[in-house]
Amino acid sequence: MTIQFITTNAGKFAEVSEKLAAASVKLVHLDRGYPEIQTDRLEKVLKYAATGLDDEVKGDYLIDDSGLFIEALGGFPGVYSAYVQRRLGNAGILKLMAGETYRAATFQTVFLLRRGDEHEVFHGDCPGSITESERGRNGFGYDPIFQPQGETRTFGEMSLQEKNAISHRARAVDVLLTHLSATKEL
Ligand code: ITT
Repeated sequence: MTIQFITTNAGKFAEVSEKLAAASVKLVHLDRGYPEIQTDRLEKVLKYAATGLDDEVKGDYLIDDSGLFIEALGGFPGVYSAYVQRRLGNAGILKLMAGETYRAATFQTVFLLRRGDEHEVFHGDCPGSITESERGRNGFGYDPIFQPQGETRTFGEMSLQEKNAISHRARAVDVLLTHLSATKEL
C-alpha cells in the first residue's frame, strides 16, 4: 500500500518512512504545508487541516501534528511548538527553564490518516525531561533538549533508529500499523 505523507519536515518523513518500510508500506513525501488553526489540541489542528486537504489531494494521505508539553510551563509550548521553535529556539526554552528543578515534559504526536472517505486518528506519547543544555546534533527541532525517560542521552544524541525505537512518533506509527493490520490493509 502507498500513502502520501504531507509534511514540510524532512526529519518526520525520514522517521516515519523508515518504520513503515519495514512493514512494506510505501510512503511518498508530499512537501507542502496546510493551514494550521490555533486551538488547544493537536487533534483539532489536523481535523481542520484535513477538511481543506481532502479537496486538494487525491488518494490516501497522512498528516502529523506534534508538540512538546513542558509540565512546569503549564504544557507550553504544546500546540505552539512550531512557532516557539522558530522564534525562541532551544536556547529560548532553556532560558524559560533556568533555575527550574522540575523538568518533566512529554512529546506528543497525533496522526490523521485519510483512507477513502474516512479520517482516522492515532496518538503516540513519549515522557521525558528537558535537559540543562543542548546535547547532540542528530534529529531536528527540540531533539537536543529532550531526554526520554530511562535514557541518559537526548534524542539529539541518538541515531534515527534509536529514536524510532522509543519516540512519540514511532509509537503513533505502531498504533497505525496495528490498526491497518486489524482492518486487513496490510
Ligand atoms: P509539518 O507541520 O509540515 O508536518 P512542522 O515541523 O511544522 O512540520 P509540527 O507543527 O508538528 O511540524 O511541529 C511542531 C514543532 O515541534 C516543530 O518545530 C518541530 O520541529 C518540533 N518537533 C516535532 N516533532 C519533533 C520531534 O520528534 N523531535 C523534536 N522536535 C519535534
